Amino acid sequence: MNTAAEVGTVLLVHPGIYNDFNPLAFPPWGALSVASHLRAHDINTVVADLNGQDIYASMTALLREHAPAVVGFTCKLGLAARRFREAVECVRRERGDDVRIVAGGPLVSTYPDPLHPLWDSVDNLLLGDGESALLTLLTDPEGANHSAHSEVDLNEVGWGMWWPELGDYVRPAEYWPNMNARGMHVASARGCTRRCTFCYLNTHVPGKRFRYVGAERLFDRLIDLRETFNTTGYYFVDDCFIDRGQHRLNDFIEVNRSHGNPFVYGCDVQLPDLADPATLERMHTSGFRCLYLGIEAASPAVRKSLGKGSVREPVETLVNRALDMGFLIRASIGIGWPGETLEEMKATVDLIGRVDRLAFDAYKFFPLPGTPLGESAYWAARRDMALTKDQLLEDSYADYSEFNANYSGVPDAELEEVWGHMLDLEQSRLAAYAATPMFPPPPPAT
Ligand code: B12
Ligand code: SF4
Repeated sequence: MNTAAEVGTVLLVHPGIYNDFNPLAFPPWGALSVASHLRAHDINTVVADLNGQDIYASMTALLREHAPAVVGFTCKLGLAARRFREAVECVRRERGDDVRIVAGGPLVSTYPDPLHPLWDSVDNLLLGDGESALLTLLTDPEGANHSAHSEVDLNEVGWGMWWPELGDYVRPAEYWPNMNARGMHVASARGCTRRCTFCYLNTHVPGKRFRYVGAERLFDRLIDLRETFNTTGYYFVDDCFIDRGQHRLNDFIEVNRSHGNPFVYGCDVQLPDLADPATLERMHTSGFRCLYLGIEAASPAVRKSLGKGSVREPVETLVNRALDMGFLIRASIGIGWPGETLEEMKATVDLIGRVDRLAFDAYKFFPLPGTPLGESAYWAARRDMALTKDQLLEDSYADYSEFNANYSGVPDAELEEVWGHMLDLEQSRLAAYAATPMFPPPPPAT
């Protein structure tokens, strides 16, 4: 086994998803979590978030300042993948083969073939959770190159409070419509109790369902954040906050109640989570104010093909009821699903029209490799083609917003017309969302 001293300094880098926009909205929780685990094992680990920064200049400065023996990257789709490649090239130009490059994050699980050009010059690819995988790789000289998906107890992993830049991600109350609290985005769970057919979780943590920080521990961490940064609002970036059995939600509500419900929250929800008004009532009492809702399509048949689960009441009834109860809702809605008809696309636009208080993010279906829907709609056939290195890279630089091919069977011109309506609605609804009055008043300062 290598000792911590033999491992040397590890630099974990989030290359970032934007070149020049919104750099401090989301802390790089993945890199922070992996770094906390390494630091707990006495490995000197530094974290850098390059979101919005010039990759080459920032990487060069980091390499000179920290002289790392290992550089690990959080890899994601789209522009993030391009930025990652730029960073790898910078490391090799500056340090040659003198440094070990490790890649982790969802992009690795999406493109797991070590021979893919995305991974040129990368020494190790690690799938899934990075904490114990990276520790094993670094401390065990025989460590597997392509580890099986590893898992870690989230209650045992640190929180990133040691990271000097964490406070930079705190946003003032005006930033959080309907929450009216100084706050930040927080990650506290991995995986999901569902398995939608288009979702990245089919490859990122296959077989590993929902895992989360226990309610008491999570609440203690939120209090730590409040004591350090004076925050009382937390928007969870967890893909799933409410497990199907609502065990986690119930525990969290109870812990909040026993502490006098001092915080306000936002979290992800699915349509079935809106079915029970009593649950929503309890969430509201606990401080939940903002919900990010996975609607995806109006048609029950399309939603069924996506594995979204079924609901008995009409979607607008569920959404309007939650809005009336004081929640602010922002939804994710797509078109161009494989097999979707023009009528089904129009039904989605009609639904949005009927719920005029609904804010949403619009997107066209993107066939993510390794997902059931992505494979059947695109990748199974694409893999049989002899593609050049550049074509392979172009594929992997695509993401939900830019990769705009049409997989639905509806003629392009007709799809584009519906898409145009959706984009117009999206813009006006997001503007209204951002202008939501600061309601209710902030929780009392402590
Ligand atoms: C918050 C978030 C955002 C925020 C920004 C976050 C940021 N600063 O990057 C916003 C909303 C802006 C956003 C935008 C987009 N996002 Co986003 N986002 C997330 C979200 C919900 C949370 C990220 C997070 O903090 N996770 C929690 C941490 C703990 O997990 P993690 O980072 O994955 O880290 C773990 C492992 O991956 C691994 N790991 C991570 N880094 C490393 C490094 C090493 C060396 C190792 C070994 C391991 C390792 O270990 C960590 C701990 O175990 C994730 C989904 C999710 N829940 O993860 C999607 C997700 C990352 N986003 C995704 C996508 C596609 C996008 C967009 C491209 C979508 C779009 N509209 O086009 C855009 C990017 C735009 C662009 N220009 O590129 C995908 C990526 C899919 C993929 N296969 O790469 C995800 C997985 C969700 C999805 N829908 O599929 N996103
Ligand atoms: S509910 Fe969301 S996170 Fe869960 S499987 Fe479906 S798309 Fe993925």
